Amino acid sequence: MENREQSLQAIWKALLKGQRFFIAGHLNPDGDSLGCTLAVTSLLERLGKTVYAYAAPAIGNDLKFLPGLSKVHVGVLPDKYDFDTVLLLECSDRKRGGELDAILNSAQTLINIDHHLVSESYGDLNHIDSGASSTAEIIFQLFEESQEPICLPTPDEATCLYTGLVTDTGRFVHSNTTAEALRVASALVALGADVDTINQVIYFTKSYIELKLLGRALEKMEMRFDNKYSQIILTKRDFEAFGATPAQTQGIVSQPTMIPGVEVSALIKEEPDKISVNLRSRNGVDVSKIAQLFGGGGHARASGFKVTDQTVTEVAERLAEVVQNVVKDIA
Ligand SMILES: [Mn+2]
Repeated sequence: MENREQSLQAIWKALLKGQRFFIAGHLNPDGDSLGCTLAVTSLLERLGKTVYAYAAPAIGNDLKFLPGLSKVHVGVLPDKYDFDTVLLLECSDRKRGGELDAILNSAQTLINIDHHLVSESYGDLNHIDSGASSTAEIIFQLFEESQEPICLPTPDEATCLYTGLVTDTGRFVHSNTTAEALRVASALVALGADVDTINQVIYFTKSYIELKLLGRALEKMEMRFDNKYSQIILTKRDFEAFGATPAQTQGIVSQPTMIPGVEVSALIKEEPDKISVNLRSRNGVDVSKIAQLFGGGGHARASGFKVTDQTVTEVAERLAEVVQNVVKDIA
C-alpha cells in the first residue's frame, strides 16, 4: 500500500519539523487513546520538542499505571494556542476530542491518525488505516518510519503502545488480531513493554464492590426468547446496596455471552439522570443496529445507548421487543 506509507512518511516529516505540539486523543480516553498520546508525547520530548498533551474529562483508574501520565493535562486546556502542530489520535471526527475547535483551527498543521472505519479526513495530514488493530499499531509503524534507532520506543513507550494493542484487540481475541498486530506486539515485548503490570492492572484487578455488584448482576440475569436474549437490570437500589456507581460495571455485560445460544446480552442500568444500556452479541447479530434505533451506536458486537425520558422498566420492555424481532428467526 503505497498510499499508506506515503502518508506515514509525510506525518513523520511533519513531526520532525514541528516544534510546539498539542496532542489529544478522544474523550473518555481508552487504553489505545491514552497509550498513544503518552508514547508520542514521550518520543517528541526525546527529540527536543515542546508538547502539550491533553486528555478529558478524566482518566480511568485502570489506566493510571501508564508511565508518563503526569505529563498529561487532564481536562485543562492551555492558556494560549501557539502550537505549530496539532495531533489528534483515535478521533474519527474533529469533535471526538472535545471542544478543541479553536486549537485545531490555530494549528499550522493538523495531523489526524486513526483506525476507525468511519474516520473523516479532517486533517492537513491524515493517516486512516481501518485495517490496523489499533492506533497503537499505527504509531509503532510511525516510530519505525523514522529508521533511526533513537526513535525506537523506550520500554515505557512500549508499555503505553502495548496497552493500546492489548485493549483494542480484547487481549488478542477480537477479529482485528491480525498477523501485523501480533508482529507489533512481539516487537513491543522485545523492546521492554511491561506485560505483567498491564495484565495485572487492567485484567486481574477488581474492587470488592465491583465483585459484589457482579454477583448481584449475575443473580438478576434473566434469559428470554428461547434463551437467545440475556437481560440484566441494575436499579438504583442495586447500586446503593453496595455503595457502587454505574461506572463500576465494566465487563458485566459480556458474561452472559459465554452461554452457548445467547445471541444478545443487555445490561440496563438505572443511573441518577438516565437509563444507560450496554449491548453485546456472540454470533451474527449486529447490536449497533439495535442501539441506533434508540439513538446510540457502536460496533457490531459491542454497542450501547442512553435514554433520559423513560423508566428502567419501559426501556427494558421496548428493548426486549426489538431484540425479540431480531432473534426470533435465528435457529
Ligand atoms: Mn483504538
